[in-house]
Amino acid sequence: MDNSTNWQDHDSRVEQPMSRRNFLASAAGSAVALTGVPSLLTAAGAAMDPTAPGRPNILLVLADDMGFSDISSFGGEINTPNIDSLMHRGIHFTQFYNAARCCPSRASLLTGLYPHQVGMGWLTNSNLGAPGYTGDLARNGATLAELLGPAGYRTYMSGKWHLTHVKCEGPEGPKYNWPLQRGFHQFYGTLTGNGGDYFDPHTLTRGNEPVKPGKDFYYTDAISDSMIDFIQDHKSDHPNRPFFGYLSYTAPHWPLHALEDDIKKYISVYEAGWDEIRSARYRRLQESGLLDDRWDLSPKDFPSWAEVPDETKPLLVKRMAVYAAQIASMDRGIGRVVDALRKTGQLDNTLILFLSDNGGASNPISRGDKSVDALGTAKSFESYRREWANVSNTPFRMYKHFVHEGGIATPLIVHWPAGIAPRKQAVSEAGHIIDIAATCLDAAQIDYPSTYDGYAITPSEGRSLLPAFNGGKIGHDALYWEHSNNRAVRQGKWKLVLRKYNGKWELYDMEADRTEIHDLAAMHPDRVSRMAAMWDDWATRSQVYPLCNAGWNERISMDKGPPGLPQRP
Ligand SMILES: [Ca+2]
Repeated sequence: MDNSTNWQDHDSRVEQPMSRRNFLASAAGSAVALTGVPSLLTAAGAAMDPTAPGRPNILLVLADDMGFSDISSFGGEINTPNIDSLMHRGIHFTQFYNAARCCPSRASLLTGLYPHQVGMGWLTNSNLGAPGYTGDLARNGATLAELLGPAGYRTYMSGKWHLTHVKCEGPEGPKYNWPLQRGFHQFYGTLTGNGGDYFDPHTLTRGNEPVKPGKDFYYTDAISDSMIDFIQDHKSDHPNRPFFGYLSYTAPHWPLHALEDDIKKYISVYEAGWDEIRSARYRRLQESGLLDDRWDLSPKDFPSWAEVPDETKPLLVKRMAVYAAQIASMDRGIGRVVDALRKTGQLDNTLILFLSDNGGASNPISRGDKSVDALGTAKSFESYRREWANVSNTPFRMYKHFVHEGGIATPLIVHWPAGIAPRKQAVSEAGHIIDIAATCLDAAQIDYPSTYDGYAITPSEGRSLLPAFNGGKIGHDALYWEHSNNRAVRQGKWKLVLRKYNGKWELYDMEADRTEIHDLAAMHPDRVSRMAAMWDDWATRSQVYPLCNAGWNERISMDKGPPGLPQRP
């Protein structure tokens, strides 16, 4: 629960995804698309056969609160060889976006809709009494598990759910929006997004039942172990079926909890301080071609490292060391999961997608033992705060929950040996987390339905990324955001963005200035009006209105409780 600070005070076409047949037509001429996935050709338009060979397994890997430049292949100094290896043997996107916060991004990821369209405009902590803000995943969006399961896929989830109202998280539920009730055959993980303790996570659940952590428990490892078990059992129990795995880590979301051996490796790294680390990331991003040379490093809004009193530095250094250790541990887990796929002969035809649900989080969280020694252990409950979050989000401005690039930009790495030829050149067209579900359904040869389980389903907002996997276009007309009154629309090279309820629109040319430094709103008033009207049209049709000008505590006090399972028409 992001509840320890009041964020408001912090300044502290709907268009159906491209069909399989159209994708193949658009990919004609691409040897990889035609030779790499021959079964897709024969299956195009055919009746669904759950055991049809060649339909890929799908593994969605989600990091939590990880910034744009944390992993080493995106400029970071954090050792992430396993994620990097997926990138080097696959493809990567440099202008991919999430929905700025945990549960909104997860709602979009699983349904292919904008968060408000399925009740997740804000958080699961409160039902604000409007359809876009119930805090409980609505039934007019079907989850990937609900769609892939009936089509023959086995569906497994390990990790953080965060899609049911907080008052449904207890052992007695109501469970209508728990993973097994939203299409997953097996689930191990936590229901809450409530700042999960890594040594004794709240709401730890297997299937529909609460479970206790075992000896020497560390949640990131447990999430990885559980997915490895699912993959191994799948190979022996369902050898002729594909699977969908949702590997949803809580790392590196606060609290700062990590294993001592991992933390130790990073102390000396971060003694360099945040200015030097950020500059080094910016330099590596430019050298690797992930950033355009025209994009300046955004100015920071806090003191330089040299101004930090020496006696405070060990605590600040260790905060970032624990954060890095959390990512290193996740990377090691991803490596073990990939190894399980390889050893069971399933790696080549598994479509793996890796991304983060939002940018680095600036919230100051502090509970428990505040000593340097306790930091990283179960005695302490801390966050890494704005300065290091700014480093995580290098070279961008702002943080988790905002919709400037620092809040919403994520690496997207895609690995699928049977379907994608490795490519060093990044995909730099803008894509959005609404596209992931469309992509998975396209790869699995499933159309997004108009009804599911008796409920009418809102048409998908996402577009399949499959054409882009092999050099084609994603082709969005425009992309939209709203979270806690922060608003944005991106159309081609232009981005219109504002902060806060009474904020003022800023306009950026993202080709020349992706770091959002040079506001061009005053120079292009007509474009500002036009794009603001586009945003308003989207907000009107997507349950974004009414906007709520209330801080955290007031929003919690507004809670109308879980909306319950709606009646079928
Ligand atoms: Ca998150």
